[in-house]
Formats: sequence, C-alpha cells, structure tokens
Amino acid sequence: MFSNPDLYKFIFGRLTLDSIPYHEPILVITFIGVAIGGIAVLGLLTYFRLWGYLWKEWFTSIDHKKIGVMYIVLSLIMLLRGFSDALMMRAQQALAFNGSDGFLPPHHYDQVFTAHGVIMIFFVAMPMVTGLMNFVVPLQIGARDVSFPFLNNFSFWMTTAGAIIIMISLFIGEFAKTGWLAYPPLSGIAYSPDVGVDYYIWGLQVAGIGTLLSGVNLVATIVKMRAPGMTMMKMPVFTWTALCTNVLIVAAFPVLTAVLALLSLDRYAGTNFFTNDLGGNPMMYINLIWIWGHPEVYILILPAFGVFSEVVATFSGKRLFGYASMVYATVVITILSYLVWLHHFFTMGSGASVNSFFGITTMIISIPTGAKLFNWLFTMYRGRIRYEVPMLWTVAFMVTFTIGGMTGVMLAVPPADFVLHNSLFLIAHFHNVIIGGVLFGMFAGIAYWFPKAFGFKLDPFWGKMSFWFWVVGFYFAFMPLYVLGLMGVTRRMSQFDDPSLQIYFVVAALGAVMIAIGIASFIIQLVVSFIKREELRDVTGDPWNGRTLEWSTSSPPPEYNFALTPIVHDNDAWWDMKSRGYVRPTEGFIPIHMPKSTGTGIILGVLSIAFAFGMIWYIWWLAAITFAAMIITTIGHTFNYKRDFHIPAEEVVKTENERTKLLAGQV
Ligand SMILES: [Cu+2]
Repeated sequence: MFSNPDLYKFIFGRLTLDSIPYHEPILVITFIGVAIGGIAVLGLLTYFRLWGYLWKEWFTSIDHKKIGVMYIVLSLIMLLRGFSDALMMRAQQALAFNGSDGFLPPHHYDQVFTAHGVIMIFFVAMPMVTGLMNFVVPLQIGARDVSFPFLNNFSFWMTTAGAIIIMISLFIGEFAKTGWLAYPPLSGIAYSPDVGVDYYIWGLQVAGIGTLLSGVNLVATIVKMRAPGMTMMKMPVFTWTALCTNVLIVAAFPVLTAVLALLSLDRYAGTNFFTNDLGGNPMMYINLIWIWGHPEVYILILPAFGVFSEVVATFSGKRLFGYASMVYATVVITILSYLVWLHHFFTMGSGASVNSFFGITTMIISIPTGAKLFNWLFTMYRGRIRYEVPMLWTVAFMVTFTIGGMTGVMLAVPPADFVLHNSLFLIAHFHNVIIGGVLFGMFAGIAYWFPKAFGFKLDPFWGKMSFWFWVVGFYFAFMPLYVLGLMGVTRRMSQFDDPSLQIYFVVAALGAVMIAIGIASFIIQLVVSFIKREELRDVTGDPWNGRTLEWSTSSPPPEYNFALTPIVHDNDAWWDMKSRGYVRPTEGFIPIHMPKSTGTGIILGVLSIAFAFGMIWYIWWLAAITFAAMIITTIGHTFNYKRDFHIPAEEVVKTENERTKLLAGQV
C-alpha cells in the first residue's frame, strides 16, 4: 500500500516519518519529559477516579466561575512552556560567544522566539485576562452568570484547542520561524514551504474564535446583566476596563482573522495578497496585523489597570480617587489605542507627515495613563495601606510600568525609533510594559480574588518569595537589554561576534533564572496553600474588607452567585451596603433557573484540533470529515433543548442559612 505514492499522499498528506524530529536531541528529551509527566498525571487521575468529577464538574461546566479558573489553569501551564523558551533564548545568547555557536542551531532558535511570542500573548496573557474577567465580572455586577453560558464553555475549549495545536508542532513537524507576527513574504509559501506557518495560522484561527465569542459574551453581560441600580457610572472600575477590553476584542480580532485568512489563501490557493510579485503588497499585511496588534496590547493592559484600581482602594482603605476621571481615561485609551498602529513600522518610509501623526497619537496615550497613575497615588495618599501580596504587585507595577511607559514615549519619536527599531531596546520596552503591567496585574488579581474562588487565602510567605524573585529578576533580565539596544544590538540574533557584549547577556540570563525561581515559588505557594487551606480559610467571604459586590457572597460563591439579586445604590456597592448595616436575607427565596452543563464545547474543541491537523498536513479527508462533524455536532446541540433546570427554593434556603450560621460563627 505504501509503495503507491498517490495512495500514501491521499492518506497521510505531507506527513512522513521525517516529520518527527527524532534527530533533535533537545526535542527528544523534551518529549520524554512531557510523556512521563503526562502519563503520571493521567495515571493519578485514573487512580483517584477523578475523570467523572473533572468531566461533570469542570470540563462540561457552563459556570463562569469554573470557566474562569480553567482559563487561568491553561495560562499557567502555557506559561511554563513559554518561559522555558525564554530560558533557552537567554542561555543561548549568554553562551554563544568566543567562537561557540551555543546549543541552539539558528533554525531552532528562530522557532523558539516565534513560539515564545505567540504563546505568551495568545495562550498566557489572553487566557489569564479572559479568565479573570470571566470569574470576576458577573459577581461584580450582581449577575448569576454571563449572558451566554454555553458559548462561554465553547469559547474556553476553542482557546484550549488552539493551544494544543501550537503544542503539537513541538513534536510533529516544526513551528514557524517568522517571528510572532509572521510577516510576509517570509511567511508566504515561497519562503516558508513547510508546516510551521500553517500551525501558526490554524492555532490562532481556532483560538481566535474563542476569544472573539468571549468578547461578545462579556460585552453583552456588562451591558445587559447589571443588578438594578447599577448604572454605568456606578460600575466597578474593573468592570469598566473589562467592558472596554471586550469592545476592543470585538473590534480588533476580526481583523486578525481576516488577515490570517488572506495569508492562508496565499499559501493554500496561490493568491497574491501579500507576495512580493503579481500585485501583492506585504506592507498591507503588516498594516492589518498591527491594526489588530496594537489594540491587542491594550486588550491585555486595561484589565490589569482595573485590577490595580480595585486593589489600591481596598488596601488603602479609601474610595478610589477620581472614579469618573478613571473611567474617562479608560475610554480615551480605548479609542486612542486604535489610532497608533503605525508606530510599529515608522521605518516603512511613509513620510514625515504620517509618522508625525502616529508619533503624536502614541505620545498622547501617556496622558490618560498618567492620570490613572496619579489617581492610584492619590488613593494611597493618607490611606491606611496594608502591604498584602496584591498591594506589593501593585506598587511594583507603578514603578516598573512608569519606566516602560517612558521608553515607549521615546520609541514614539520617529527619529529615535529609526535608530532603535528592532533593537534590544524595543525588546526591553515591550517586556517592561507587558511583564511590569499585564503580568504583575494578573498576579495581583489572582492573589486578590483567589480566596473568593476557593474559600482560603494564598500563603503569604511564598507569595512574597514569588513577588521578589519576579521583580528583581525582571530588572536583571531586561535593564541590560536597554543598554544593549542603545548600543545598536539587534533582536532575534542567536549569536554575536563582539565579546564585550557577553557580560550583559550573562546578567540578563541571571535575571531569567531569578524569574524561574519566582514562577517555582508561585507553584509552591499553590501547593502549600492547598495543604494549609484550613489554616488559611476565610469564612466571611470578605477577607480583605472589600468594596465591590463580589465580596458580598460566600467563598466560593454558590453556583447561582446571588440567592436574591442585590439592589445597588452607589459606587462600591458592597461597602455602601455594609455602611447601611446590611442584613443577610433569611427568607423570600424562590427557585432559581439555571442552565445545565454540556459536552458540546469540548467535543467541538477536539474536532477543531483534528480539522486543523488535517489542514496543516494536507490530509484533506480528515479535514472534510471533521468539518462535517463540527456542523453536525452544532446542529445536534440545538436539539438538546432540555438544557435548563431549577434549583428548588428549599435548597436555596438551606444553602443561604448555612452561610448565615457560618458568618454568625454557629458552625
Ligand atoms: Cu503599538
């Protein structure tokens, strides 16, 4: 059978034994490690008979709280992969001096920096942000769940499916070698004939469906599901930033889907949208991908800004300073974020007038951002500040992000950017704002809302260990890159000739090792907190003396969130309720309508992985069958109409009274 090349091609497409990188020692070792780890985890789940529990309580759950947690678990797993790529890059650049080529051959190094960028943005930062918004927003606005619970489950599985497609490229075939935005013509079929760019395209297209739909879901939720009395200007700031973020997602992600679809047509159908010849225009791709790309960075940072606003007010024991200006600053940043994309390629040569326009719009963004910073500082001013772990991340953010913002304004000056474009100064800048802004924000948010999700606080000792190793590690890792960049050292190089540069790379590698210890300390913190959960338990549901509605529920909240929909009278709704002498209702409960769990989301996720694999390897029968199966599954889901049920009033009474007793210390 295999002697017939046509039949072989029909069955396996362009997949051959050579597609397995068994000649790459690093990948073979990684594969063995992942295989052993995977078997161990699967074995443990089987031994402790956890599959049923995982399937029923988590994988098929349409509860926003559980989906939020699953998004964050996904992002933490992908952080391990994305960071191991970072460690490899730092080690390679620190070692490849004095005639040594290091341990990563250039074609492997190119895949590593491409995968690092793609994974950190799409499969670490995005799921972390989406997870936090998913968990917090419905609780903050007094809603039972998001507008479309099933869609929420489906969105999560599409994001996970995209991550799995990217991970498969590690062991079958190879990943793109183009950089994280796959600029043509390098990403075209002429210069990248292998499967790498196709893994990139399908991984992002599948995950992009999930992101776009969760954007639609959260916009609808915030606009339509707020508790009575919660007018727009009474919404918590985190919810405001979530609203703006999801409006940006809905506006920007279709651009990414479209530009990748055009690139796919160039690769699969031989069109010439982005080719060098036959009327193609690679710069059109670069414009389109940054029309998505720059709003993307604000999609990531705005929720972090929201976290900091909640944390600063809570741990300063004061109402947030300048609520209205905070909201207006968020909206202005959202609008401006759509008007700056060309600063990513001032060097395209589009002339002084165009560059000046985009340079100025970029610099203007620092004004509303600065306003936010002053509002946070004025909130702390004369506050009774408690330096719990969330507050530590917030203060570190204020210092670190300000530095990153300043270097951003430098890069917004076209003449300066002509010198610094694609240098290590740029690398230091965007890591400065993404690590110092987005990641510090997400870590603050996780430490802040973890007790709400699980009923116990995270262990503060390991929390502070993680914090200090991350912060100090960050400065060691990236400050040398600012210096190297000013000296003209270029990004994406796997080795350098000038031995005097080595010391900077060694210091940067040391920083990366410290960050690795920070990540390990966080994992230890999770394990230690789980072991010490009784000691760290919070029965009040309000461990930090919070101000917004999520702190009015028990921890973890019941699946229906609120037995009776709260009535909101002012900003900081829970603080306001507490100051009015809030008494927990003990009667008047009615049956609660709830949607039921469903397996359709995970099934569609699995089918989309198989479909993408077929498209990547040109196994057309597989792509056709799985595509049909996805259509049939979706239609089948519409027939499963008995999807809702009611929690009887008696059960609500029982749950709520139990909580009342707990709060009264009667149990
Ligand atoms: Cu930008």
